[in-house]
Amino acid sequence: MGGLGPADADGNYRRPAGAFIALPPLPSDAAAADGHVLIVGRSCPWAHRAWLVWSLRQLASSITLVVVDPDPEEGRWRFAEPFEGCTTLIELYRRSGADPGQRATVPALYSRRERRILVGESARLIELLNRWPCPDGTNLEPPAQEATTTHWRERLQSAVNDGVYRCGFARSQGAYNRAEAALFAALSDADRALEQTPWLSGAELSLADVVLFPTLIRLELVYAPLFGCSRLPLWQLPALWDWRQRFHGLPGVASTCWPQAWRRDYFGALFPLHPSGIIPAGPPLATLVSGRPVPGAWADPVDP
Ligand SMILES: N[C@@H](CCC(=O)N[C@@H](CS)C(=O)NCC(=O)O)C(=O)O
Repeated sequence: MGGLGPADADGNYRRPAGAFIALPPLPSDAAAADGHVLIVGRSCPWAHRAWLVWSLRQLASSITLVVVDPDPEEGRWRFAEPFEGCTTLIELYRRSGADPGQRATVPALYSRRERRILVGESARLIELLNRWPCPDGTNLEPPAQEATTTHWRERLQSAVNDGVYRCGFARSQGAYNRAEAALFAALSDADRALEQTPWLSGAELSLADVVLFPTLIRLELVYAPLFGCSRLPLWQLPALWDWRQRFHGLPGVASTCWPQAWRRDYFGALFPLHPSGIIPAGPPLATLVSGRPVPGAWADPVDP
């Protein structure tokens, strides 16, 4: 939020390190699992992956979801109503022991019992949430697909999840070219993999699918028009196009998608990239996830 972020001497965007990046132990039993809070922001793709695991594994009975709102003027997240005595996420990070220079990012997992943030790094957080006691035992790390899931997660993290930001925040043509080539090479390889198996790392849904979705569902809405990730329309990668529709149709996924908030927060907050702050129209999400023309779909409904 608020700027282009740090870059190296060649103009490549470098994502700053966050706070609370270590994986804490799992709660020992269902009682210890209670009293936790997952803090997310609607527009953030890193928060979206944690929100997806929470939703797909139906963790609402032990982990409460709290959605924070962006404050673009101040470049920080704020609570809709005071949370544990804090009005902003940065206060909660500081109170949890984060160093003064550290960013207060979403997603974050907070323990009411310990009165502190336990995890502030989405890659670790989705692993923890996947092992959290859940009603139906859904496992997004299927053992037979472990190596392929790990391979895709590593590749997607740098070339796709961070890759779109490297395109958008590149400060030289060379930096953009490198990031954009890596992004579309990874998407094209994902398309080929999905010609063979229904989900990215094999027959079963996994964390590899979970991390791909938040970036891919924002492609036409934000990353193509704002970050220049526009080499191909996604329907030119038909297996990936089909995969996105199927993933969106899984129970619990649609309620994590907030296309109006995505556009408002990205186009409204990244002043150096988009000085006017004008939010362009569409395409409506329904047209991206239905696979056919949607009569009357001119705009996304207003977010509640
Ligand atoms: N490494 C973090 C990155 C999360 C992140 O950058 N979140 C952004 C929103 S998309 C944020 O909260 N930024 C606030 C800030 O940098 O002050 C993760 O994956 O959890």
